[in-house]
Amino acid sequence: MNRLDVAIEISKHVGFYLMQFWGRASNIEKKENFQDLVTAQDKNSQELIINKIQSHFPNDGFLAEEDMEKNSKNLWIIDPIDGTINYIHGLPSFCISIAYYEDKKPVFGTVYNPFTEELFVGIKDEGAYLNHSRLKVNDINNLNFAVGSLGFTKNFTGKFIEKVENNVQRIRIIGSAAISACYVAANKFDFFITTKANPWDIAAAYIIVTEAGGCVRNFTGNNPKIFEKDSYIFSKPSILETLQNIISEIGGGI
Ligand code: 2AM
Ligand code: CA
Ligand code: CA
Ligand code: CA
Repeated sequence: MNRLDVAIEISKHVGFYLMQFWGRASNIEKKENFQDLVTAQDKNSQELIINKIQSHFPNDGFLAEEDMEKNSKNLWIIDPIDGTINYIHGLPSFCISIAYYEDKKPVFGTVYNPFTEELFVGIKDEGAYLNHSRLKVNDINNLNFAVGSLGFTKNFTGKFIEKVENNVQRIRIIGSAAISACYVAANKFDFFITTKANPWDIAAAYIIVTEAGGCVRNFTGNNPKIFEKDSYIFSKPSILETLQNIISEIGGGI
């Protein structure tokens, strides 16, 4: 099995496991604060993924949300559940995000939502797919037609919504950064903006969106630093500049 096949197989296996506990997660614990939670299912999901990868590729390294870091030029970046709060509450937007990078350069990313059975795959220079259908971002040329989404954007969400609510069709917040970004690749959202994203939130979706022809920038207009915490604008090409201008007007932030 190649690495991509391993990622897809383990995502579906872990997805089946996660659905058994959806809306009734166990051992819910606080991490940094009461809004930052981890469950037994986050930890078990991560362990299942890493064990499976190690059984095929014992020398590969990992960067995973629930305390796992092992450096290697062959690096897997894993979020075992993106959207833990949704998962705990039995809401449908959560996913398993797995990315594979070599020498810090993207190779492929997979994002799997076990509730909707949507599997997003992006392969460097080979395109992006949703359940085998090729994804291609179709542009819109006016923010008025846009449905956009926001992620973890404390102190920014209110200001941004106030600024754009009369200029966009709708803003939707769905609680999973990886799914929100993939929805830009799939033309469900026209943009997705988040601050303070970690590598595991975004590493897979980054490949999926760029391979679908979407734009990805940080708030300073540069390519985001995937291996650090950074701000992200995922967007259709023609509305990117307008979004960047709005963000600078309200003061940005990372
Ligand atoms: P998680 O579910 O893996 O924790 C929810 O708004 C989105 O933001 C999810 O993708 C969630 O990932 C992420 N998130 C949660 N807490 C965060 C934090 N402290 N910093 C950045 N992203 C966070
Ligand atoms: Ca978390
Ligand atoms: Ca996450
Ligand atoms: Ca997580």
